Amino acid sequence: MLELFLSFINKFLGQAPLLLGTVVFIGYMLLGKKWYESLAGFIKTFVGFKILQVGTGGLVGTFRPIITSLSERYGIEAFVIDPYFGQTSATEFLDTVDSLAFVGYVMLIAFAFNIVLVLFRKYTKIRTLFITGHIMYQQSAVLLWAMYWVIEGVGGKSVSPFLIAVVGLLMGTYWSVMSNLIIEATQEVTDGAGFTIGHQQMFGAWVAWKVAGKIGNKEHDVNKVNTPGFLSILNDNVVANALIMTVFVGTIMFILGPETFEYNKTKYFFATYVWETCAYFAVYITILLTGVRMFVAELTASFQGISEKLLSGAVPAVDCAVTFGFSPQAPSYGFIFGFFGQMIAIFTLILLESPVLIIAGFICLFFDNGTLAVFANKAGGRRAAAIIPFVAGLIQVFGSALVLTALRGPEEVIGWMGMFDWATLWAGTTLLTNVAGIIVPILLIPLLLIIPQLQYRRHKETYFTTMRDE
Ligand code: ASC
Repeated sequence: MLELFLSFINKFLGQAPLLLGTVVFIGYMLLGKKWYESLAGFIKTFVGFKILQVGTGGLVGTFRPIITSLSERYGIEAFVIDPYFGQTSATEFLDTVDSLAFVGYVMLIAFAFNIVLVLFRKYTKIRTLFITGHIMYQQSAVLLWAMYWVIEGVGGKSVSPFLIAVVGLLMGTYWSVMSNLIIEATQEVTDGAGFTIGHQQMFGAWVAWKVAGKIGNKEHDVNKVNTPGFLSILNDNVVANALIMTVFVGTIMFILGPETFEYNKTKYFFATYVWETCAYFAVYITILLTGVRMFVAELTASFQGISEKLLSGAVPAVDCAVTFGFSPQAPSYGFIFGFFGQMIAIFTLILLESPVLIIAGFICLFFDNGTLAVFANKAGGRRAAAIIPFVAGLIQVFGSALVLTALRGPEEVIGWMGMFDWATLWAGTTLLTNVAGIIVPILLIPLLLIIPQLQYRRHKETYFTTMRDE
């Protein structure tokens, strides 16, 4: 009996796509959908997840030989700061210790905790529900990997239930507290659109918002500046990913030289081989995104349906890109200045002969610094929208390089998230946990929960009127 139960846990609940598919199925049934609609939800979740794994496997497979050669030749290890490289490192690594499915548990615990905090909002002062599904999955994966690696480490055992619970609760606390922190600023940026940010730089956007007013003038809006037309090609993910990876990884491949790579010389010049290899990053990211969108659409529908039944009027925390429509020029501005910041930081790492080299990634450059620029511009105009992303670029590189010194080792590790909160809050948490152990993430939960209390004290009268039902 026990054996049957254990193998059910292992072979069913322990398999991420089956687990998530089942969650969707149950969610749909609870929402009163027909059995065949629920079944379709299960299938799309399962298949979407499998597509995602084709993408992550492809990214590691393409990138690994290049960085292995780089480290063999120069003793440097290179990592990409892009959320999908962070996510890939997390899931591919957790899979090697039979713990991939636990990412699903972390995500469920975190979401449930977020719901509980909103249900008791009278006491917790949390008004927001985090519903950006792909980010929820990504962050759960990366945080679980980082905490596992620095706490339970190299033994090869799977993640312990206690750690899963701690990471889940901490994740849920972060989603609740930070999306709640940024409500007022988001309302300003969007002229009261009724949502908040649920992404990777909620703390960063709040800092940008607070600092911007001191370094610029909000009357000098970036949306009144003419930006060069070629920047519009960055709006296309495929183009941008292929270009950026060609610039960075292509350069590394040329430095390593044609003799390093095994390729069919009758079919390729070295240059066309380099281009094709780099373009493959765009191929795999597209595959990965197709899979993510597929399973996240189902998960979100099921999660949202359930939460709407449980909670009315919570403010939804959504993708940062939603703010871009309210400040169309700011993202390119953030991209350019963030790019300068990251370049300076990367050259500094090279000059200092750092053993960890950082490779810039498109998503971090565009969406992270783009969002910071949107918030900075609203409070401090174009000067703030230039200076803040520039400084953020430095922080993204240095913070990620630091945390990667603790996380590197396993060959599945090809990157880190890089986004502002991950280069600051989470890099710091990971490094501290590496020194002091699991007490750090445990203590962080009550500490973070103080933030909404302080926020509430500052404007008690209007605090809950941002809730949509009041
Ligand atoms: C991320 C991530 C994405 C993008 C997207 C921006 O961090 O994983 O796919 O940013 O959410 O709109």
